[in-house]
Amino acid sequence: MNDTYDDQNIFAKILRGEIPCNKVHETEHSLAFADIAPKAPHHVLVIPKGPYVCYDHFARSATDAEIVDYTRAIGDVCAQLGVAQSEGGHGYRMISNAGPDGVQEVPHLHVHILAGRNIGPMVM
Ligand code: IU
Repeated sequence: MNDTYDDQNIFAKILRGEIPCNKVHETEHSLAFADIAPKAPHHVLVIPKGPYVCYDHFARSATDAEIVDYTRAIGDVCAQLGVAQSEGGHGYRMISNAGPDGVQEVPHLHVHILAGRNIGPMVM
């Protein structure tokens, strides 16, 4: 996988409204929705609306406005779920897989927010 964006990926179809999602939060440049196969009581995916394959592609190519919006959207989702540590919540784990070694399945940047139980140690 490189940074050539495949506009037929499943999250691109969700963004175009071709496939439904269970929306949690939406901003001008970002969308958050429930993962279809949750690995924790809260498992939300936060994606930018722009065509970015992975985090490093986004960091290199997105506008400052998109980066600010996306960064804030992730924090706002944590607050909305009631898990934001800075607001007295029990915390969460953020994961973003990239490329083959990161075992990224869907080639559109997404951050996983996992929360609602102790997520356990990082397994390497
Ligand atoms: P990954 O980081 O690319 O491996 O994660 C992809 C996630 O997308 C994974 O947790 C799937 O359950 C999730 N997902 C989804 O929410 N809806 C879908 O239609 C498909 C995958 I395909």
